[in-house]
Amino acid sequence: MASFIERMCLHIVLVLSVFLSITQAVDRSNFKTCDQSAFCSRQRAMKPGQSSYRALLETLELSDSHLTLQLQNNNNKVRLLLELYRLQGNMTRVKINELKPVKPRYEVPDVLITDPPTEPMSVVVQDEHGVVLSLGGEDRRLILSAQPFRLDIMEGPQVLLSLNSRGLLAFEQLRIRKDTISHKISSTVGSIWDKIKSVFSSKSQTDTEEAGEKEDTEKHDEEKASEGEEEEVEEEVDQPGMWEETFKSHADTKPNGPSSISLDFSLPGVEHVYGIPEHADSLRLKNTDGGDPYRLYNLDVFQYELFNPMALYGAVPVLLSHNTHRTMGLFWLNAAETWVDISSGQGSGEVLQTDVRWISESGIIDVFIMLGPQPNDVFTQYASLTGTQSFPPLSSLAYHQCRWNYNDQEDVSAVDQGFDEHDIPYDFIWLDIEHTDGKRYFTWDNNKFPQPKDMLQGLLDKRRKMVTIVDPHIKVDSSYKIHTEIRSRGYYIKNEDGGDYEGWCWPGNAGYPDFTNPEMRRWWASMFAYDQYEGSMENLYTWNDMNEPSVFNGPEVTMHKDALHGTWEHRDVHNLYGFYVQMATAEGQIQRSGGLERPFVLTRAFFAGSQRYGAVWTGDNAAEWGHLKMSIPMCLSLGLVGISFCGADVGGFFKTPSAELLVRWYQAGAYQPFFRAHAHLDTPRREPWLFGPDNTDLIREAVRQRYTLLPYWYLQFYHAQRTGQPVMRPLWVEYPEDIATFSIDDEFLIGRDLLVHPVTDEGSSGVTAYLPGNGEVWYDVHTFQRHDGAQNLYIPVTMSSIPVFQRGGSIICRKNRVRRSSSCMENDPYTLYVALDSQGNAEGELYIDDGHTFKHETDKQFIHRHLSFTANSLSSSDLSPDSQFPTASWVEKVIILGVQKPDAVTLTTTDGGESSVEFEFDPDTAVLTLRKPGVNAGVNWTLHLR
Ligand code: NBV
Repeated sequence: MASFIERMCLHIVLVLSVFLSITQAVDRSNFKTCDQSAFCSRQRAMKPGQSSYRALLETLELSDSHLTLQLQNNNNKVRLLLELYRLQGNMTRVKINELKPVKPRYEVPDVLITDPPTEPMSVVVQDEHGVVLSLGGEDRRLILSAQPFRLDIMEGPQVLLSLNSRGLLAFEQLRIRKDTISHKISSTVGSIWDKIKSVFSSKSQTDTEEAGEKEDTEKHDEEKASEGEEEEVEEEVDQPGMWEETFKSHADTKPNGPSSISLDFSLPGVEHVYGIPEHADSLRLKNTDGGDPYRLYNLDVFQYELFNPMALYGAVPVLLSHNTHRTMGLFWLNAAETWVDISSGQGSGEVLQTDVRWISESGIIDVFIMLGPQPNDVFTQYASLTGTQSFPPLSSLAYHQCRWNYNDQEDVSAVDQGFDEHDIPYDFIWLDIEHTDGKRYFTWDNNKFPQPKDMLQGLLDKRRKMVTIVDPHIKVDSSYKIHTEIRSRGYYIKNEDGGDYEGWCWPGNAGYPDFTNPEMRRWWASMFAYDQYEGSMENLYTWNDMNEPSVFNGPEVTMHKDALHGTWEHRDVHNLYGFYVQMATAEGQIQRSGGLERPFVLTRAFFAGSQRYGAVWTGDNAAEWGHLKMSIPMCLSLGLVGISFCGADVGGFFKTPSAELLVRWYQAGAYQPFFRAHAHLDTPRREPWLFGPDNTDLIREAVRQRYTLLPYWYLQFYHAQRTGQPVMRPLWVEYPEDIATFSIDDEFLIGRDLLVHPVTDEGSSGVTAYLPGNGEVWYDVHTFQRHDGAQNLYIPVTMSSIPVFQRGGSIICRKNRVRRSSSCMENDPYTLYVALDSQGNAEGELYIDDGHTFKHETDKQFIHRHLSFTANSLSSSDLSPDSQFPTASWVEKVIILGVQKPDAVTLTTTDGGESSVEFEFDPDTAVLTLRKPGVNAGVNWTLHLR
């Protein structure tokens, strides 16, 4: 045990090194490579073909819902229990656990939204080599081979995916440290296991009961299976790092010893795989042969590097495979440190194949195989497991102004006024850690923010909002209520010795609430009540930072793995911590409004399922062109795994952007889901008007474009919440057969209908955008010029250019009267942009509700309309006749692209009214503008072009 003074010195050195390295790139030595991680290197040392598991077919049991079967390790005879489920919606779930672990292994709770419904499987053939099971529909089968153990999922004659085909299944069984056994057990050897079991079983009553029941059957099965066999058991040899591991000065005591797991999957015919965020890397995942695997371990990486498989702040263990025929997904439900190896190359019979291997430090194998076949099917399948993106308040889709820090109330009001003076809209202003009383979250610095309610009221009067930061490290200070309550209630994460775990973070010495504890989360949520969080009001929302968790003096700047969350080690739950922090915070916001208002919470750390609780951002990027470019694949990857509400700090967090970079970043950010400018404390101020009038104009224009498109963004989020489809999408999601779209990193779609190719190069005079789809037409949204797909189109650019195209065949609704905040535009009229396809048709939707409550859900208070242009008529019809919402908004203009000039235009409404509508036609661009149809946005109407 290091002395207190030694520990303090270490703290100081670490904190200083955080500050001093501000001008340098990431210090890689702070973070482990696979070689430096004992379990990763142990597992990776195992080469294909060495897995020694066989399936004991005599133990196979098939019930209505699933199949169970034991696997046996040929070397040490340890048995695993395999559970196989055919899930509704074309998915298969494979769970593998130890048959008889000496104590329970962690199974991730709270991420799945339900116990996934199953479908029956039936045995087609069974012999001593294996079993063939029918998975229903389209001749889908599962072949289970016994020796060596392997699963193949087939459709007709085609193998879609194989599990353990490279024989990399490995399962380090929990064991009792040898010296512990010899100390503790003095009586007969026969009683060792009973004793061990009773020691561990007292930890989990439920587990014990279930295990007890299982045990009898298992014992019986085991006896049956081993009858007549001469078992030769290989002595397990301890390897370095199994019982203790040191990284830099940090020792990880491992009272439970080695517990890692690994499994491989082969995807024949697949060359392109995506997902497993968060990494600062290309959208398409790279081969990891010869390098480090992609790492999933939520970490506060100071000044992260681009094109790197290193772990970052969040982790979603979901990988998508895609080829021209099929998209599939693998969801590895494990919250421990995880590494993913990817190897694409020649498979058997010269077929290209991608092999994926997952390695996790603890827990069980619990993997969901989502069989697609279309990209949209995989999104639906994954959404059925972990839920969809929460439907955000409309205003949170508008522009956010942040910096570390807005210094005081006067500063806030000057910035707020600056936006008005420069006629730039904004909805949220953000306060970083300096607004608090000494980094005590839920408090205000009395000198700088003496009247928070006055400040919030001032913003509310302008229909604007604020976000304050609430981090999960809690200052250890006996005069700080939040700390004393957490401590007295026993809600802090504990050390191995049972004391409260303490680490160093912004407030100095800090405790970390155990957010895995539902009681703790309830208490935390209650702290957002207006009478608890003093100075808060209904227009105050929350930002959860540092929730990896970040611990300045911890190993890899995070928590010691042997810290305890109840009976579980931090090792088991690490990647879930941030997920729970955001969950509890969002719950707090809902509760404070009596369940009425939708929350808005931004988080830095996340896991599978985090989409249910709010937005994420890509952390501490830098004011560099490379970081601007990287914001695209990073957010696209997140969208593919359910997290649509993603953005990057506009302008770059570290360093100072040139005016050109800042403008280009605003232009790109205006077309990404979460649109927030942010900057480091040490950077010069960069409010949009500080770069000369020309740049102010350019930034204003980019932000205004965002505001005009808010109805479209809102509709996309409405869909994302209902279906799980990503809002910001790679082109291949909509053009799955077009190989040219498979590796695009500099262009994306918003929904189906807007294609964006931001300018991300310094001094650019043009970009080449790929317009996909044979037979598709694309219209430049600024010039209305029409282009055919599929082609690479060179677009000359100036500083005011933001290359954006609307798909022919779509109708997009905008609000063109931009005001100082989105709420001020609530009742404004719509302009409809009708972009005709090559057949002269177009379709779109309009969604309207109050923009902030749950009444669209609870009281069906919304409008959802179908807009359709066909046979020279444009009509609006109700997509949800049983819902209702009164809107004052009306249709002020319709712009039809790619149409012929009509002689007359008339409007008919359902009350039988008919009137003629004024129009203008531009023959050069074939654009028809209909002025003031003047019809309410919520009713049925038709416009006839005659
Ligand atoms: O709270 C200060 C910053 C915050 O501005 C940033 O956005 C976070 O990602 N925070 C990290 C902590 C310090 C970063 C050096």
